[in-house]
Amino acid sequence: MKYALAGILLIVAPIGVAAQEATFTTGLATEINPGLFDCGPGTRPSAVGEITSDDGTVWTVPAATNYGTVPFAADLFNECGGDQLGSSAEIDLDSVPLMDAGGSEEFTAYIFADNYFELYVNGTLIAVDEVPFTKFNSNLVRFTADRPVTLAIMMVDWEENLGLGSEDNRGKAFHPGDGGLVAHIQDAKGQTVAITDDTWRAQTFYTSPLNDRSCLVVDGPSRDSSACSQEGVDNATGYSAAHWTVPSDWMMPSFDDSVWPAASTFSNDTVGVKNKKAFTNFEDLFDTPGADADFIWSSNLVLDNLVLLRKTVE
Ligand SMILES: [Ca+2]
Ligand SMILES: [Ca+2]
Ligand SMILES: [Ca+2]
Ligand SMILES: [Ca+2]
Repeated sequence: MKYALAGILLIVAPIGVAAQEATFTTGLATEINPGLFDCGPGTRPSAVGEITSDDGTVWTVPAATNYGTVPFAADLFNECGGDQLGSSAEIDLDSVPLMDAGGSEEFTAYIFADNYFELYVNGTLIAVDEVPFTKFNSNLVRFTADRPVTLAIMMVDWEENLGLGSEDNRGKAFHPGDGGLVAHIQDAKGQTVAITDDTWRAQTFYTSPLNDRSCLVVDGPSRDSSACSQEGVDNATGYSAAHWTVPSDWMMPSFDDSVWPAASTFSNDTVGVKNKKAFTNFEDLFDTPGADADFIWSSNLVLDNLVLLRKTVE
């Protein structure tokens, strides 16, 4: 009997590791920070909250970040008191700080993030987004690294209703907003090294708002909320959120991201960037002929709010 039981455990354990079940919270979080950054009137506060799940775990929402602990990424376009370049022709690379990711080859990453990013290169956090919520901004980051280069980006679709992945928008107090990341990484000669596309890996760690927990289907690495409603409503205070623990080594080159799903890709129209100068002023970088970067995210652009993305460049 003992031998038979041991055999069963050996088969079951690896599957159990891959399919980490969600932990759920209900309702609004308690605000612990009224805003990481203030962009002034007409913008949304980048508040942070805490909420305890059914199993007693305390979660930071929309995410625990490293805001303020490392340099901000340089601006392409930042209407919150930063640089507002009219086009890529105005970029002065020599004026952009060169961050050290432990190597000697020089690279530049051009990034438009909805809404907040933290960029790790070969396991080192080298820059974060100064504007966590609105207005929409875009950035560039210069760095040195040795190949293979592991790019690991933490993305947060920020929220106004803390813990419920939503904002007062389009006539609804609880309108679920969307996310999205587009990036183009070049070498020192301006040649494309990587663009965001479906060769990246993506995983969600916070999915909200959920009007019905059973609509979320967790199967192995798949955290599929496509059956969940994305409707804005007047009152979602009884809605739920799903949380998963972020692996402490998720950004390291040694982390095995082959268990994560491939990133999903989204069009400019789906993300809605036509009216955002932070994107349109740099279409030659984000829609480069022959190297047209896609918007990427996990499978649900709207309900997945904390998304980790990875790509290793040889
Ligand atoms: Ca931002
Ligand atoms: Ca958003
Ligand atoms: Ca594009
Ligand atoms: Ca969202």
